[in-house]
Amino acid sequence: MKRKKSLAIIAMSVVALSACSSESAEGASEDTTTVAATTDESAKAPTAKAALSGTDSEIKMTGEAVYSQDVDGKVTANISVANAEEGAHGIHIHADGSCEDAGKAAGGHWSLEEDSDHGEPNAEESHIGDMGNIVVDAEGNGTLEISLDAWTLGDGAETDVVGHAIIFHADEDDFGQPTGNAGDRHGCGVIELVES
Ligand SMILES: [Cu+2]
Ligand SMILES: [Zn+2]
Repeated sequence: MKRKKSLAIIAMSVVALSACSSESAEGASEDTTTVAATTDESAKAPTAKAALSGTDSEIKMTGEAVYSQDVDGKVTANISVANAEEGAHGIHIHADGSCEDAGKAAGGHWSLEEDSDHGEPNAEESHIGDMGNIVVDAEGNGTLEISLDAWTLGDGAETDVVGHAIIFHADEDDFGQPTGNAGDRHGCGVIELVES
């Protein structure tokens, strides 16, 4: 008699426990989802990258451009090139996201207004794709860090850097019209969103 009663108690508490644990498991998984979503939005700002390479097999330059966004929404590009010719080279974001046809498929400078002048980055009158020059040293390496107030990243707006191609030019951008006299298109890479 005593044994039966205690068995019954055990059985009941097992039921109670399992009910309880399934509830808390559900609650826990909901919590985890909420935490993960919050982390994605706040701590992990979007990043985009372009891998640059020569527009024909004779050009050995390579490079990488990383676009990142800080907490205030400001977008900064960190660009590095290697195996390039010494000197200053014009570097721009062009309108289209293609490097086909030796970089010609990238189109003209990325610009929000069709008739705006070419210029220095952040100048009152310039294209949103104007990044000025990257200076390459005697070893063939160059770096450029640049922020444009107008840029956004990953929002699909017309100011979004994602989906455009970067062109690394043969010559220096002298900020003359219409595109800075920067010469041939030596390197190219399409800016793509990095999935986090
Ligand atoms: Cu260009
Ligand atoms: Zn321009």
